[in-house]
Amino acid sequence: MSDCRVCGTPLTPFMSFGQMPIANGFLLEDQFADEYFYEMQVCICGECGMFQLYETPDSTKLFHGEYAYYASNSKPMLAHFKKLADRLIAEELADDDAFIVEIGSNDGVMLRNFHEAGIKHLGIEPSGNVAQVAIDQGMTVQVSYFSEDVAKDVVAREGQADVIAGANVIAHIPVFNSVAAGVKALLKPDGIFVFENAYLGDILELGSYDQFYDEHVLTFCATSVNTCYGRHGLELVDLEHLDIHGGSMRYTVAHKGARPVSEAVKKQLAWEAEKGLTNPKTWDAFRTHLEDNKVELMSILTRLKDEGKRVAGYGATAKSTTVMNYCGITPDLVEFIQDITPAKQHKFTPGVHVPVKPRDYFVENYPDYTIHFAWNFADSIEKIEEDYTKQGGKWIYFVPKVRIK
Ligand code: JHZ
Ligand code: ZN
Repeated sequence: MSDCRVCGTPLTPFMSFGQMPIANGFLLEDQFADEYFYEMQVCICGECGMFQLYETPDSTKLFHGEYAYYASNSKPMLAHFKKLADRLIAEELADDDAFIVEIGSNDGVMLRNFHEAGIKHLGIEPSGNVAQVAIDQGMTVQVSYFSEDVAKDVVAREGQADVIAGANVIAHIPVFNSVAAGVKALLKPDGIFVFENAYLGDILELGSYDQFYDEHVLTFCATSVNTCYGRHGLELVDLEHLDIHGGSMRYTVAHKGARPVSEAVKKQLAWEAEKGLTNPKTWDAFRTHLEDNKVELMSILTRLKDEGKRVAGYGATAKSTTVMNYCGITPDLVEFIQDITPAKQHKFTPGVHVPVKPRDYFVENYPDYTIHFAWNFADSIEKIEEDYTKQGGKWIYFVPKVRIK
């Protein structure tokens, strides 16, 4: 039995995905025998409303010197974070002594903007290989996990921050209370903590069950963010819905009483309450959707195999690890997955072991059908692969519904 990572209440799982490997654990053939698996089950804390995985692998198994996700490899992300950075620079970081700390700065996809603007910055990133990309480009990055102790160290060395940012990372950290206490200590009295992650409301509406995987140990919504940061003398003061990553929410948290609470927060809290977003009963239909989605996708893939068609995947995403392992998509059904990330290429996908190939291979071996495993970037990908579509190549979607285009 596992207890809520925020308030300690015992948890009861209500949705099970079976055995899962490490979502970004791309591997070589000689590593197959030792591959690590865990039981992936989802639960909601009845007390504080935090959506979370029942069991997760230790963080050191996920974020280390060979972390496979380089955020700058997805070009739409560069533009997305430049826009946020420009806004923060104009509105929050205008003073000469302004200081921004980014938790989980990855390869500098957002941090580069503060560096280029000559603003004092610090990235705190536990995966040494991605951190090194940013360091090599002149950014200041400390290779470590973020915690209350680390935050207090930063305060002692550098002082408090005007802005603390975290993009697609706060949901990765199981020690929620240590992060919140760290934010409380590190943030200037009028500073803001801005973070974004896949939004629970979009997952429910789209049926995007592939957003559940080991790295997303927590899945946030306005209700849980408001309640759980509230326990630490902090307050949700603003939020903004984003289309990025299949639907994300950007939350702004400040010291309690330091900033007015926006109408957007009140509206979202009301919407979530009306939806019953943190009530396990609300998720009954989602569970049925999960099973139906698997049956439909597998029946298409088996039919195509019987017809002798070639099927590939596009984007060896962390999300694809959930879909492929939950559905049982093996190399006899999907021949290979194209991905532009060198650290994933010439390796095999976690669990089901489908080979990952560079883009040239895709172009030279156009399949008949391609599954959009990076469906969140489908528009941008279909523009890049216009020739594939022109030559009769078909795309398979599974979010929000299974369909062929
Ligand atoms: P993408 C990761 O999830 C992990 P993933 C993490 N936990 C998270 O929350 C989200 O990111 C934000 C490739 N690609 O971004 C690059 C192409 O090959 O959907 C990536 O490997 N060609 C931090 O892995 C993958 O697809 C392209 O044109 O689910 C995209 O992965 C594009 C656009 C991408 O995230
Ligand atoms: Zn709880």
